[in-house]
Amino acid sequence: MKTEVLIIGGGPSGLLLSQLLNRAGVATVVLERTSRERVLARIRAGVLEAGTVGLLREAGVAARLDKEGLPHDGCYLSDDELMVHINFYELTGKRVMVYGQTEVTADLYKAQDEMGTSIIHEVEDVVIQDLDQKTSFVEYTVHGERKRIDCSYVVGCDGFHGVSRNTIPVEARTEFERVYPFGWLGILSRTPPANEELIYANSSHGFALCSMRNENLSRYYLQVPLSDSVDQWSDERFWAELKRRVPSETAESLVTGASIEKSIAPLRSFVSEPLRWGNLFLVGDATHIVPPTGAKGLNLAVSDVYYLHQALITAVKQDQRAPLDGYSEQALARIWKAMRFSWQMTTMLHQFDGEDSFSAQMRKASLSHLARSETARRDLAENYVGLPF
Ligand code: FAS
Ligand code: PHB
Repeated sequence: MKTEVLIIGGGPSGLLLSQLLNRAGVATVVLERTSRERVLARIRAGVLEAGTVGLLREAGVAARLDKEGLPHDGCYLSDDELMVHINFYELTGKRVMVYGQTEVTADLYKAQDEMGTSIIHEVEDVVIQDLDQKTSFVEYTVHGERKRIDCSYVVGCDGFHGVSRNTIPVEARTEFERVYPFGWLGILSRTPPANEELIYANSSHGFALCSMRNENLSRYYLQVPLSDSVDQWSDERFWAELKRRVPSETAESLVTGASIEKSIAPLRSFVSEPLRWGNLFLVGDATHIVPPTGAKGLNLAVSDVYYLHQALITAVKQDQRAPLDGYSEQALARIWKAMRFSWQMTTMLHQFDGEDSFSAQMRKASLSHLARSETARRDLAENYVGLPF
């Protein structure tokens, strides 16, 4: 079998890349390790940057998003009883869209089915070969049979635990990492959201986030020690702790209910450079991870796809490789700015084990400065809605 672009990973970045390339007449094959059902069972990101919404519209997969998505003009940051509103639209002229990553992925799968693209599920033992040749190939096993696909380019959209990043020789990679000493315990509940916009809450008891998926589906997170496990957190314990961390007015009006999903995610900042090795290009979580405090993970994967899809179309359709040669540097310039913002939001809003009273004061001063400075709020807003591609 032969194709132009072989995409490893059928998550949001792999599917979006396949959608954009096929719309431009570039043939692809997507190899996905799990079943479609398991990909769609994942509860992950909830906020889409303005640029992400624009690219989904360009890809022809935004009809349901435009109908069901919740446009948000701003969000709140709280510090115990202090509530600071960041009005994105007033400060930047842009807004974000609240629409779950699960829905984005489902919309992409539907569009890919309608286009009749090739997506092969439940593949195992993927091996990438001949990246330094004109034609590369990928071997994999599906239903017990070993297969091979020859291709011009391979794109690793296979997430943090995928195979593509490690195909680049370790001596050719430079990796940067910060592992945070806490995780996020997230729940989903069929209850009305605590607030009309998101609340990122710093408190003397730790961080909490009040988010949502729609008017009757809410998403909440609590900062918890990495040693915690989900079964230590009953719904009752979760709601009681959430109420301690959000402003009392929010706590009093909070509607609680049974959790329909509960999980703990570790937090890390990670970048692996470069994003290219011969005919292999890396995208999304395969090459970078951000703590979810800045709502950047999915959006950063999309910006990689924005740059790479244009470069691949130019290479395949016009036989010009200059944009591909510039992909890694171009994508990394935006990746590092999102890394900085996500790290800044995480350090500003979380208590760190063993921190001294000075660090706690610095967090309070940052939030107090945001409350009084439009310039500080504009800086946060510009990063949150998404810097230009
Ligand atoms: P993904 O990990 O989504 O997709 C990679 C795909 O590749 C998967 O389907 C996997 O099965 C497949 N794969 C892996 N190895 C393979 C192999 N060898 N062969 C074939 N296929 C392979 N971001 C936010 O913005 N906000 C959040 O709140 C948020 N919460 C998160 C919670 C969790 C638990 C996790 C893990 C991530 C969260 N993220 C969040 C980040 C997340 O949304 C990612 O940024 C986003 O999924 C990135 O998309 P992809 O790069 O496509 O990677
Ligand atoms: C979510 O709704 O899952 C969400 C929203 C904003 C974040 C992180 C997660 O920063």
